[in-house]
Amino acid sequence: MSCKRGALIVLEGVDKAGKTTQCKKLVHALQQSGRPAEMMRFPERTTQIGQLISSYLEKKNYLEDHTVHLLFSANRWELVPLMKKKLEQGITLVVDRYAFSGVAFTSAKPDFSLEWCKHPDVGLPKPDLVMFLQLNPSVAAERGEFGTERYENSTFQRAVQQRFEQLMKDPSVNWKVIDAARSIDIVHSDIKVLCENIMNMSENLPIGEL
Ligand code: DGP
Repeated sequence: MSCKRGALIVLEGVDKAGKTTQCKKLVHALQQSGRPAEMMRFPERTTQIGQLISSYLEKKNYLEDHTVHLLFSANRWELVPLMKKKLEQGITLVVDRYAFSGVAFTSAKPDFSLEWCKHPDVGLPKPDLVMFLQLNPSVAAERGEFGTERYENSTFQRAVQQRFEQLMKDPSVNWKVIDAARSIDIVHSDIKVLCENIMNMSENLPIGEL
């Protein structure tokens, strides 16, 4: 008996858009409806590469900007065998950030082109759906203070938002923009509908490549 593959679903957005909350709610809802689903997140801080990234984000170490970009990408690549295995087992993966955060965050730094930033992630499994949780920076600011990690300031986040807007022009990626300023439950029900549609469409298609 051949098993239908799971869908690769990614949530992206600037900090405070509600990605983690929505990923958890989505996995729970899918599981409740009898669909095997698991959450993943990037950076995955538990691997050796992830630990280097984590201490960089916590400002405990310094890494050169190109180097850290490649490490974030390597962190995605090291999880690819596991991701493929789960998808092939019919498990839908709901991923909190992916290569698009990689490109948006590094290219928001001076002197990094989108093209250079995209290269290391070429060939990664392609998401069947990327939902961008859209949140105006002033509304994000009302959700509380930024933490103390690297990148957590509103000037940088505005630059990241602009890079995401450029990335969303790529028609080869299935982007859907979600208004994240609404209540958690309303955002969740929009996300669920989009997922159910894509899961039915993608289950018979091969996993694509970025
Ligand atoms: P999170 O654990 O989702 O809060 O993400 C940690 C921070 O790292 C967040 O500010 C976004 C940033 N980030 C996530 N992925 C990448 C990446 O691939 N490259 C860079 N430069 N930053 C990233």
